[in-house]
Amino acid sequence: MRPHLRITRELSEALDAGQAVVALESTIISHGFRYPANVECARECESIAREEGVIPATIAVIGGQLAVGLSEQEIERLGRSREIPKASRRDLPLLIASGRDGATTVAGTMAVAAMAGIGVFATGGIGGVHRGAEHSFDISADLEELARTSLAVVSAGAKSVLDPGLTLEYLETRGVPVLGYRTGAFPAFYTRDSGFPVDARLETPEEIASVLQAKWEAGLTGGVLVVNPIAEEHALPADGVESAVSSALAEAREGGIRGKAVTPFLLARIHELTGGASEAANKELVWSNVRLASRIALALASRGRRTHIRGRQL
Ligand code: PSU
Ligand code: MN
Repeated sequence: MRPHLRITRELSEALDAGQAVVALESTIISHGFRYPANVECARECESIAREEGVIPATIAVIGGQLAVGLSEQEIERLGRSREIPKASRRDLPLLIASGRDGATTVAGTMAVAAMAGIGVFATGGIGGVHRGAEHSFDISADLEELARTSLAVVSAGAKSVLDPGLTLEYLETRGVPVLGYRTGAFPAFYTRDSGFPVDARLETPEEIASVLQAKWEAGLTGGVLVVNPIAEEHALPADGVESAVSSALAEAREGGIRGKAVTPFLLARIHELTGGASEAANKELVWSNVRLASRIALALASRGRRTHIRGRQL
């Protein structure tokens, strides 16, 4: 067992037995929604995974431990407190050393999930290359983590505060395949099409699992981004989203928002500007991603595919 890693007994037994497990992040709890919607959303994610026959592993830093699997009280604490720092890979050592709590981003969650031996992870939207990154250099650590860590990340694409074209260029450079689930278009979170194509369109969780197996068996370590567009009936009108995004971006610029505060600031402003509609859409797409990730995890497990053995990436 790795030092600083805390895994529930249920998850540790499931992973040892090669059963299907899905990782879930916690920045979405502490920074993605308000209380109590955040806690309700996190609980629903866990119950959807269980309905699908998969064990959920919500990940966070708890009292300085890299926690894989959280208690109800811990999820409540992450949702209720307004002081839980966002934890990407670079934040983990400080949180461990100071014994504090942290809400893991996609990058932070991937790093910890891989230590535990988990191969599939469901989230809402990933971080990416921000609009104007040629000046700000703002590129999410999520993309670096996808390049280095062998996990499939299921998301609804990148929110339009990001530049989808630059995000895809970066993923290409770093060797990360982008697989569209029943879509040929890279989705833009609230909407189904960013105007950019994915690398391949696949129709079933089994086909996706076969690409994951091929990549990792061949020794091609690193992640795969699986994109699952929001269902037609929950998608938001593109012009409304764009106007909220432009206002939020202008406010961030005027307010001098920088570094890790940028994404939470933009997401919170977009939620406020679009009212309840975006929050409802956000929940629906996360749940749909958990369902797809669960099915991919089951397909991978039925192939007897292990991505890691005792923390060592294969
Ligand atoms: N995009 C969303 N919702 C989110 C995030 C991004 O639509 O909740 C969160 C995720 O946890 C993601 C993080 O990993 O923001 C990216 O932050 P940054 O851009 O600072 O890397
Ligand atoms: Mn950033």
